[in-house]
Parts: sequence; C-alpha cells; structure tokens
Amino acid sequence: MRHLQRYLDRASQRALLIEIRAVIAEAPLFTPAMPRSGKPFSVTMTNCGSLGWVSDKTGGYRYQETHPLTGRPWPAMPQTVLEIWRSLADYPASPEACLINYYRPDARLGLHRDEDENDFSAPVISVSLGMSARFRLGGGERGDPTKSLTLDSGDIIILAGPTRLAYHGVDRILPGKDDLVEEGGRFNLTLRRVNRLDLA
Ligand code: MD3
Ligand code: FE
Repeated sequence: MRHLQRYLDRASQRALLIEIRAVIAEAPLFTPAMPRSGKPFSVTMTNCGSLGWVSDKTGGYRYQETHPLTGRPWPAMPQTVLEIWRSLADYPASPEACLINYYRPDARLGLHRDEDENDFSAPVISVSLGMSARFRLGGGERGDPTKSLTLDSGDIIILAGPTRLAYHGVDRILPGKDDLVEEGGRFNLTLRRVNRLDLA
C-alpha cells in the first residue's frame, strides 16, 4: 500500500468535488443494503464509469451498467479521475468503475475485502475528500492483525499486490473542521478495474 498524503492540493480537491457533484446530480446517492439481511449501509453511494458497484437484499454485491434507482447508465468518469489513475496505477488500461462513497459524520464501513472484481492484478486507488477518516487495514484473513491510519482530504491510497485483497474498513469519521464539503461528512472515490484485459 502507498499512502500519498495531500496528493491533491486544495484547488484540485475543490475542482474534483465539483465534478463529483455533477455525477451525483445525474446519478443520485443511493443506500445499498446487505445481501440476504437487507440491512442498510450507513454509507450512501453512487458510481461513474461504464460499470458501477451496487448491493441489495436479493441481488447481492455486483457490478452493473445502470443505476439501481434511475435505471440509467452511470455518468462518464470525469477526466480528472482518469488522469489520477493514469498517473498512479501503472496499469495499461482505464478503470471501468469509480465508486463514490458518501459518509455522514456518523457513518462507518465494516471490515471487508473488495473481491467482486475479476482482475486483482490491477490496483485499487482511493481518493479522500472532506472530513478525515480513521481507516483500518488488515491482512488476507479476517483475524489478521490490523493497523489504522488517518485519511485526510486530498489523500490518495494505492492498493496493489498483496494488499489488493486485504481486509479493510472505515472505523469512523473524525470530528473536526473541514470546509471542503459544505454539508459535512466525507466523500471517498475508489477507482477499480473490474474485468481482466484479455477478457474485456
Ligand atoms: C484496501 N472504501 O469502497 S478506501 C470501498 O474510505 C472502501 O470509503 C473505503 O473500502 C472508504 O470498498 C476505503 C481505501 C481502500 C479501498 C480499497 C481497498 C482500501 C483498500 C482494497 C484493498 C485493500
Ligand atoms: Fe473496500
């Protein structure tokens, strides 16, 4: 894992947030639910790109081409997002999916692995905007020791190699001032390659 602190300066963060707001205007944030139990996530989500990650009670975790509520295709991935991937991913193709998570100040994301993709050779790149988060990174098994780190606005983390399949989660959003996201809370973008290149 690489943690690039404040990779995006304040002006770049503001510009990226404007692009994210435009995505949300076309593809509104929705509340995913756990497979089987139907328990709602405290994080709300949307996507941009050709594929988006969704989850609901009956369909489970999956990627699909359309928004679960509007039925429309996901908005295109903003150029800024594609440029971040091109600069950092060291992978010969663009990501199909950019998952946008929104954390209200009381939201969290339990320990999980990102394993719904078909290509684990590509990295996952995460961009944080807004309030800081306490992020937990474990190992390849649920019981492995974990370490926590703080993700601040403008930070990028790159998960490649063995950490690509590590358990991770967001314990909590940290109180404190942030004037990027007017309504408070935190946006996180995760850029993901879904399909293997030779199968695409
Ligand atoms: C470590 N998001 O969307 S981003 C997720 O802050 C997710 O919203 C968190 O976990 C968030 O699935 C964490 C950092 C991240 C993303 C993918 C990873 C860490 C990862 C994949 C493997 C290991
Ligand atoms: Fe994840």
